[in-house]
Amino acid sequence: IRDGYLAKIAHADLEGLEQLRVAALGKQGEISLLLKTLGKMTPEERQSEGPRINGARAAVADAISARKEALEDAALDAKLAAESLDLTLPVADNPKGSVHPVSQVMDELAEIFADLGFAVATGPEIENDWRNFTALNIPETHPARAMHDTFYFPDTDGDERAMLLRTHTSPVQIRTMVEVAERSQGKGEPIRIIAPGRTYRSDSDATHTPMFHQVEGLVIDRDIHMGHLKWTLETFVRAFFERDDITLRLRPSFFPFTEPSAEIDMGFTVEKGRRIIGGDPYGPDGGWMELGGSGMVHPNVIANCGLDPDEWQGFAFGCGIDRLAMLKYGMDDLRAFFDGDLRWLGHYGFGA
Ligand code: FA5
Repeated sequence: IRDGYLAKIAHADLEGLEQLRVAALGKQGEISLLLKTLGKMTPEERQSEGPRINGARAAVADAISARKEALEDAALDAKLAAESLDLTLPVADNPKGSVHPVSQVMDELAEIFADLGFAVATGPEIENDWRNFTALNIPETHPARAMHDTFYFPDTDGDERAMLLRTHTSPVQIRTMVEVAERSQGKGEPIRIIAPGRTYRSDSDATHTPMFHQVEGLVIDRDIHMGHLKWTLETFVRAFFERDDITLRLRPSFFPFTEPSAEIDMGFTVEKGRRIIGGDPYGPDGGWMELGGSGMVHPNVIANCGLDPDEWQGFAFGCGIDRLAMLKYGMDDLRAFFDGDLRWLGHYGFGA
């Protein structure tokens, strides 16, 4: 019996193996039934037959599991062979897009400021005069308007200055505060936003382009002061340029929508012929580079948005993003940012 099963097992497939197992070792299997006869035998018979029958049972069971394992291994090998990749095939040339340095910087900005509790706010690039100028305490006759080299749109009624391309991201301050004033029915609530985006001025040279990017920051709360502004910007530039030795300087300035106002400068040093943000700006190779404008939000602006300036105050800042990208990635001509030349992008590691 044993040899008969062993011969069949050696050639069985997985299904055949199961049938053989039932036939030999199942409840009514041939060997199982033989085992049951042991009980009825005389002690002498049992002594001689017991080991033989048990030996046959063990041999058949072992043979079945060995064969089963071999069949399963073979099936896996066949499957692996069928699914294998031919690594010697030539790779298809599949050019991928990449993130533009300015977009990359905007993402980094959002991430760094998110850690400081700032949300991202947005506004349209086509604005009205009220949000871009008037609500920001720049009335019709204000000389600051002339400094902005504004692109205007006429409307169909012949109004030559009906709409404009926003000259800075500051109108997003207005949008945000008006929204808060409306939502809270004039009561107000704390605000912490940044607003990165495109801005436009009729202006072009190596450091100015007609379209450029700014990031606006706005914090409105009770008891906010210039110290918060300086700490926030210092924490930002240190995270952005990944250096702890960056010094900021606030230089008195004027913006109609902030009082007091300050220009923010970053300390730089010259390393290997290049200006690097960080180090000692007072040293022999040191100096200051402009980051942007800032100040305490003018009470008129807070009131223009429908909030009470006696209860709410805060700071705002506006920085050029393109210049941040130039400094971080060592690029020297702002205009090349917007030529869409893939070779130029590739040179700085942003290519396909
Ligand atoms: C403003 O636009 C103010 N709205 C900034 C501000 C916001 C002040 C909030 C106070 C409170 P300014 O015109 O200086 O300020 O521009 C800010 C920055 O934008 C500049 O420092 C510069 O980095 C960048 N910038 C301005 N014009 C151009 C341009 N044509 N091309 C590239 N970057 C520019």
